[in-house]
Amino acid sequence: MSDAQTIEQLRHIGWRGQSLPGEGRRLARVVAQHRAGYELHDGVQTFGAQPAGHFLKRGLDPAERPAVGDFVEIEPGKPPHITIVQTRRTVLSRAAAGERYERQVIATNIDYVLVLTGLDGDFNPARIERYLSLTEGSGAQPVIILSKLDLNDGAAERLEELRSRLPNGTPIHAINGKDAASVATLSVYLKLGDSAVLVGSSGAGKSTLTNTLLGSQHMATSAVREHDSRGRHTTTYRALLQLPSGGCLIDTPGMRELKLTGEENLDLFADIEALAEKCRFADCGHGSEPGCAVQAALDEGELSQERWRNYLKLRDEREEQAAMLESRLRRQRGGRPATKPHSPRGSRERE
Ligand SMILES: Nc1nc2c(ncn2[C@@H]2O[C@H](COP(=O)(O)OP(=O)(O)OP(=O)(O)O)[C@@H](O)[C@H]2O)c(=O)[nH]1
Ligand SMILES: [Mg+2]
Ligand SMILES: [Zn+2]
Repeated sequence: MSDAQTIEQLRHIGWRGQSLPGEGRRLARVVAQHRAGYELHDGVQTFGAQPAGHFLKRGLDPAERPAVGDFVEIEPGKPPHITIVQTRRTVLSRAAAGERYERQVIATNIDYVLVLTGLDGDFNPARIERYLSLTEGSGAQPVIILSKLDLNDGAAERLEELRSRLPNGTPIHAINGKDAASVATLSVYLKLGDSAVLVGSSGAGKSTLTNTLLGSQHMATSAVREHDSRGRHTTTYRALLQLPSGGCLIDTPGMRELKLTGEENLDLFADIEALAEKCRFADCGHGSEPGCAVQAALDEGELSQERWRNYLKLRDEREEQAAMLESRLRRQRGGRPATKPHSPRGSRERE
């Protein structure tokens, strides 16, 4: 097969590169990761592969191992081996729960992060802000999708609440994930060559939406609990699928915890940070200090208590994670100080 044909095939699995790897090596995309190995797709077919030994070395940052969405170079064999992970265009990750700092890759080489929330009991603007903050560090664009439009009479108010709370220009779509006509509005994010990852709580309807976009019941789904709309963690592994529209979609398991990695900017709250700069005292604690611009905005209802509290929570978490990340990087450098000190925006001092 000619290089041009191979490149054309790889386009169908979302590859954007120009030159193929050298003789004897092939390119493919990681579409799933199982305990027994990886599932890859080369634009034509799927096949299994194992990671080369260097990916299994102790002490290797787990974020450097092949992950779903990666384009990898493989050497032939039975089974074939993944030898190289190509430079990632974008990476969506979260920090692992627990004391040790560790980044977990959710998906790579994605153009859009589709943040799915049910308009039922799942609806939670603070959680959406958390997803948006995580997405900021990924390089991909966030798209908010509200599912179960058909089940909710109060959809218009919830949509309005979100629109007024999130930055202007954040795309928000309300859909019925079971209805092909309703989800057609999402096709702009799923054109040939585009890749998107679906994230959201268990039961939000990620697999239901995936199936509707696919036009077949490929992913298993199950009903949510009646009293609190919570799902049953039906999807257990991430899966990248090619859609008839030409795009690639990664369905993921509902995540219980979404810790920030410390690399976020919290641009989402830039207006609050600008407000805090206007306080009379540079070290204002935004409590009962005179001339506090934040308290004034809260009193006047320009800033909601809930959004302010969520900002403080995410800001503190980001600072804590950034400190953990910094000390881990310092250890990796063998105790030498950072060449470029990390200066989170939220803790910046006034000149
Ligand atoms: N009426 C209606 N039901 C929906 C919609 N989207 C999802 N559901 C239902 O919600 C339940 C949960 O959907 P799933 O697609 O399994 O949810 P999930 O996000 O994949 O959940 P996990 O795999 O556990 O993370 C199923 O019973 C779906 O039929 C929707 O837009 N409208
Ligand atoms: Mg699912
Ligand atoms: Zn203040």
